[in-house]
Amino acid sequence: MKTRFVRLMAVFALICAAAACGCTGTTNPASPVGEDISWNLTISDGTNEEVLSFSEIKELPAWEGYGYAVSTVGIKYGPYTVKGVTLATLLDRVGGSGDGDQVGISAPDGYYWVFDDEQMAGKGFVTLDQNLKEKPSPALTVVLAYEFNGTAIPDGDGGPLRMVVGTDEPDTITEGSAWVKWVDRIEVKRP
Ligand SMILES: Nc1nc2c(c(=O)[nH]1)N[C@H]1C(S)=C(S)[C@@H](COP(=O)(O)O)O[C@H]1N2
Ligand SMILES: [Mo]
Repeated sequence: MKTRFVRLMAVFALICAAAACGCTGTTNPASPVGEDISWNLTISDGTNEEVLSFSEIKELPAWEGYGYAVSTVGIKYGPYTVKGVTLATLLDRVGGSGDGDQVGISAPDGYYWVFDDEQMAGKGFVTLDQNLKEKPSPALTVVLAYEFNGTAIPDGDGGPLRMVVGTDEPDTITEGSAWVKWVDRIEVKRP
């Protein structure tokens, strides 16, 4: 009876160890975050187009900071630590953006959002404090994010690629409407 109990405990300990190292899961913890995600992003200036895969996007110079948003119904999400590529870096691939340009962001569900030239420079956004009271804006960065809190962004949260209006400090909330989920196309429109 006693040996049986010891054996049971040993099996239990093994299962716990396997679960802790991720051996029972379907994901491989040794592979970098979101390495095998298949998703393409098209960047266009109306004439030239470039298609980047998820892994090509991750090879571009990364931006790291914070994102904290509120939906129109007042639900806050974040603050997240955010990793991604700035919209400016992505647009450099089709000649950049400048005065008077507008940048349209699209997703497969038909959602479409436009950033103007002021917002591309990190200004002209509504910013709120924790109590959702409007406060002066710190410098903001428009980022195409691929990680929230060090993990690939789940589909339900708008991954694998989601727009973020990001900050260098975690205490500023921005409006969720600009946080386009499932981004698959970025197009600069020059005047
Ligand atoms: N692709 C896509 N992105 C989107 C939306 C959408 O309908 N489609 N809604 C936007 C709005 S208005 C808000 S408030 C937030 C809501 O984010 P949530 O769905 O994670 O709560 O996503 C934004 N991004
Ligand atoms: Mo919204």
